[in-house]
Amino acid sequence: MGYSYDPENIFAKILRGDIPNDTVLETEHSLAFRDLYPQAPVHVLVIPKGPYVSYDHFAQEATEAEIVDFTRAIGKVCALEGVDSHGEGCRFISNAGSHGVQEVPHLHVHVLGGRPLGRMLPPA
Ligand code: DGP
Repeated sequence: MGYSYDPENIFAKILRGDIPNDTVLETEHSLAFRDLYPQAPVHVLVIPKGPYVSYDHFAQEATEAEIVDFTRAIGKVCALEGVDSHGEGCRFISNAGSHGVQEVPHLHVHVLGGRPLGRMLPPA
């Protein structure tokens, strides 16, 4: 069974302009906006404009132009938000599927920074 994209997910509505967002960056194939429930001083979500459920879906099926644009958008967000790793750095998180506890089924990379973030995962 392949990937199935739900066009009624909240980020699809943001992309259609049906609900507002606090945009940090928009490019041809990507959009970056602030998380509604920030967990760090910098908490930006970077999403592709295309209908991809998760990072693995995107990595398997997106065009090279989309992949380059999305990757560069993440880099630009780090520079814009001052969280590049030549400074104090940040964390990139992309939850996928049920084990990954993904709440919104449209690929998003969380860019988190502006404070020490602790270890990657809590103890099991
Ligand atoms: P995840 O659990 O990785 O699927 O994260 C979903 C994130 O999306 C979560 O940090 C909260 C955020 N979020 C949910 N609804 C909205 C919304 O309507 N606007 C914005 N900006 N963020 C949202």
